[in-house]
Amino acid sequence: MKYTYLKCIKDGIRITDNYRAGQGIQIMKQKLVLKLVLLGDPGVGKTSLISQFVHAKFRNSYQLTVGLDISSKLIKLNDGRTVTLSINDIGGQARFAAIRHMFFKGAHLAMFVFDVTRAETLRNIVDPWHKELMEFCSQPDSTRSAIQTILVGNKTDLEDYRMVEDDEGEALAKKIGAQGYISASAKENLQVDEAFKRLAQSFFDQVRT
Ligand SMILES: Nc1nc2c(ncn2[C@@H]2O[C@H](COP(=O)(O)OP(=O)(O)O)[C@@H](O)[C@H]2O)c(=O)[nH]1
Ligand SMILES: [Mg+2]
Repeated sequence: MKYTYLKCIKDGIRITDNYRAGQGIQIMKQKLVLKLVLLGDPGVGKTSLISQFVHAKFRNSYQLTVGLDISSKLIKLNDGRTVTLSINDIGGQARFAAIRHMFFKGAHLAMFVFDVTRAETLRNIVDPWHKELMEFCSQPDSTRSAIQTILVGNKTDLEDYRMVEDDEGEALAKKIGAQGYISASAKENLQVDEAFKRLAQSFFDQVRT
């Protein structure tokens, strides 16, 4: 039987076929699980993006995310490969270092989310959100400095209130070394699947090189 092993190396993660058992983490090809974390200010739509992607549902009323909420979804990538995303949503408790540590630990993928109708939520991507992730990744026990990231500008359905244009999102994505920028609407289900899939795909593009 053919296995794929995830081998953590000091500054990244490599996938190699037919690795001898015992080296790295053994994962059967069809059961590869990638941990994804969503980061961004309260109210930007992190929980809504997850809800739309995982359950095809949207709620207009605001539900405060308490603690850590984990959902998972099996997705199929363009090359036919399937991968399970373990999607981690953190609530207002992000300010507690112990919770943040648990949240970031072992993450392969991060989605930075801001609200295109509130420019300050874009500025906060750099500091605190990106800064905190980088600080965590530079810790000795992390092995995840090669975490793949994507930037998402949410609420594009609110056209009349839009404060952030796509070129600003793209510029910020470059600045923080993200794989790309996607503007989306969790409410109208625009570009939501694309955002999650592109991020998952970027993990494989990275490990292949
Ligand atoms: N118009 C619009 N509202 C949205 C969208 N996504 C989320 N919201 C609303 O924004 C509020 C905050 O969303 P939520 O997902 O709880 O944000 P979180 O705090 O980042 O998890 C809720 O009232 C949602 O209904 C969107 O794409 N368009
Ligand atoms: Mg939430």
